[in-house]
Amino acid sequence: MLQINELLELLKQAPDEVFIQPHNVPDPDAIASSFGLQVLLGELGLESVIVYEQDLEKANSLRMLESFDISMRPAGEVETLGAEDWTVLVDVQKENANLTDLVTDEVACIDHHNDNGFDEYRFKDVRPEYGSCSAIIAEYWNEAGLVPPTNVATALLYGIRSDTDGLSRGVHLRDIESYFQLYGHADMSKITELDNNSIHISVLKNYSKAFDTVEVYGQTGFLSLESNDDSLLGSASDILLSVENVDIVIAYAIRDSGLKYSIRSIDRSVSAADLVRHLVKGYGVGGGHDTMAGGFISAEKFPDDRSYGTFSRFRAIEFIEKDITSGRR
Ligand SMILES: [Mn+2]
Repeated sequence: MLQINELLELLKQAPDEVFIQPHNVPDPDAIASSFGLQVLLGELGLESVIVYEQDLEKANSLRMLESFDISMRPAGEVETLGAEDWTVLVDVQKENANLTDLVTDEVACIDHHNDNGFDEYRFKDVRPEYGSCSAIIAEYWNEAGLVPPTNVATALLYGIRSDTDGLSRGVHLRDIESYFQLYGHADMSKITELDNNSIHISVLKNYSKAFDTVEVYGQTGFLSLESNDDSLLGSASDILLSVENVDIVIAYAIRDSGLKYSIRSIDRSVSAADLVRHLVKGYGVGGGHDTMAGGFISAEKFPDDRSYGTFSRFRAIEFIEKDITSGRR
């Protein structure tokens, strides 16, 4: 059976409401894929509500909601959320660090991150080779034989573009095929508008301080950011990665709660996900893709004999050097 039909048949059996939940602090791909799925299920006669945890931080994420008329509700404000409700996880998997486990039953999962091994769903569609979750949802529209309305097509296209950094990072042919198809139905003026409103002025000041902390050793760049904004940390690491000769980035933010990592690698012999797992090993959690990954060590678990900066540099260089000497390249 086609994936979309299988999912639809399953969700029709829900004892109560159906929710769609993306990862915490949803980014454009998470928002677009949740929205694209919600509208598709609606066209097929099934109502659902998108719920999320923690704030939308980036200006372009917030603007997406306005621009495409997307309704997403903070989980804490949904009074009807209960154990009888079913949830479809989108752009995330159960037991991941960036997902708050709500009271609902997570019966389905659609994601493009590496499979974390959790298998207790009734429907699972995890495609780690894809650069975006939006491309998977675009294929569901095709499977259903439906053309997404302009706002959905535009949002999905924006999601693909955003997660693949303009069809360059971790991109799969299927992302490009979906992008090409969606392009015919999308409103590109909205994309331009989002591009031109992607950051708040306060962010620029934070960037400025963060770039003052940059240190580069060989092909590896380090950066420290003073902000609680996860997406800002990711964007700052993207910018550092764009620096000439920098192929690996370890960006970290020091917070009261602990140490947050954003990792980038365009060196094929150094997986960002493996690197972050090495950084947090024994103390915290981390994971992601070969090209981009994230991690966290809580303040209580952090070994207090070293500063965050020294700890991060030591562990990162240890991993990258070992990789060289083990003959992986
Ligand atoms: Mn994604």
